[in-house]
Amino acid sequence: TYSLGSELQEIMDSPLAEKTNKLKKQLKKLDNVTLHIAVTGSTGAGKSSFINAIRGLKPDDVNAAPTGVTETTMTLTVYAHPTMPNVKLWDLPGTGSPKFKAKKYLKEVKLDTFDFFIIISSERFKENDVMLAKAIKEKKKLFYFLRSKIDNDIQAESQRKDFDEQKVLSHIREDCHRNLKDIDNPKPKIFLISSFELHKYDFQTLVDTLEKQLPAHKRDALILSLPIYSSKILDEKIELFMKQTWSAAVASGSIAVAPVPGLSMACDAAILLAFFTKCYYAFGLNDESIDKLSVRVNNPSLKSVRKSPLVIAIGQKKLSNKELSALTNREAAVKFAWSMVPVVGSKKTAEMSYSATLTLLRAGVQDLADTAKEVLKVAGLTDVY
Ligand SMILES: Nc1nc2c(ncn2[C@@H]2O[C@H](COP(=O)(O)OP(=O)(O)OP(=O)(O)O)[C@@H](O)[C@H]2O)c(=O)[nH]1
Ligand SMILES: [Mg+2]
Repeated sequence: TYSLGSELQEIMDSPLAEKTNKLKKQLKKLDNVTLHIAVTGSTGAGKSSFINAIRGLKPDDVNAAPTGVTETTMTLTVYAHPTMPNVKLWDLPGTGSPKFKAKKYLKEVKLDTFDFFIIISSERFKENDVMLAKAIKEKKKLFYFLRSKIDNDIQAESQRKDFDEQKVLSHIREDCHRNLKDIDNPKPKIFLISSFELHKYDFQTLVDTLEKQLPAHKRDALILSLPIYSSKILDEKIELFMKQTWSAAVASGSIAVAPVPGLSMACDAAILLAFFTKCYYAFGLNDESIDKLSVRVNNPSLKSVRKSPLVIAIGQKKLSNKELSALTNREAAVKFAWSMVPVVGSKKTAEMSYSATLTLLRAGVQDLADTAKEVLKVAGLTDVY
């Protein structure tokens, strides 16, 4: 079972006339909201690499941010997410120069545009990082410190006889806190990250923290945009889509005059397809995502894991009532909801078909989720967190 979240619960408790409109707005909101993430820090800290990692890209992918051992990012560049164009990642110019002026810098990059700042360092945090954080804090914006390239530290330390990964990590953490002691109240949050291995170290904690601190719709946009690096993130996406089925059911089910041919219920197939397609991309079931994952885990057979007729139909952008009807066979509960759908046009239709559509949408999300889980399992990524 999935909880609704306070925002949705409030809508569900409102009168039917209002509910429909509010839910439609809710569904649109996620498409309309834009999340702006600023990534900053000194030259070579790993800013561009981090941006690529959270866009699910490798350094040599087309559209990846250029990275390298020499100074590569001199100007402010914005990168859209490959499947969530409303999530923008800003690769800010480095802050390395000794003449760095935090306030001037923030004015130049237009501080107000951003939802939060990520300040990256691959070594000790420096004076410039502290100045920047203080200036951001003064403007009441969120910022997080990322200590990058942790895989390097672990690799180097692992040569030692008494190597203990947890000890190395807490040592780095303490060191970072020491260098940032001028920023207190609250104590700055520091996350240890490897852009090459997002599933390790503090990346999930960073995501969890952002989830708590961002407004609901921005948080949802963030979650949907993250690459699937572990079963935890997949579970979060599943939950998010399950919550959204409420809004999608209303948006599609309330069009009681345009039933899908052959189905004795009113629902707009275009809205269903759009909803499932969004889900398909977010769960990483599209060819491009699967190909990338295949390369990463060195397993060319991941594509063949996608056997579900629904998944195949979405890939071919041809969702018909055949696949939709098949969904209704998934479980008895769905069949039950189906049988309750009254004749189109009766007074109760909108509300009744709403519940049937909801059940249908949930069965669809579950079908996509099962396929995505199977892909993760075959890729050997199920117990990495
Ligand atoms: N091992 C390891 N290397 C990393 C990581 N992140 C970045 N690097 C390497 O560090 C170097 C610099 O990375 P970039 O992402 O280009 O750094 P940047 O902050 O964008 O640099 P500028 O644009 O020049 O300011 C590259 O050679 C990356 O491959 C990481 O998490 N682990
Ligand atoms: Mg760069």
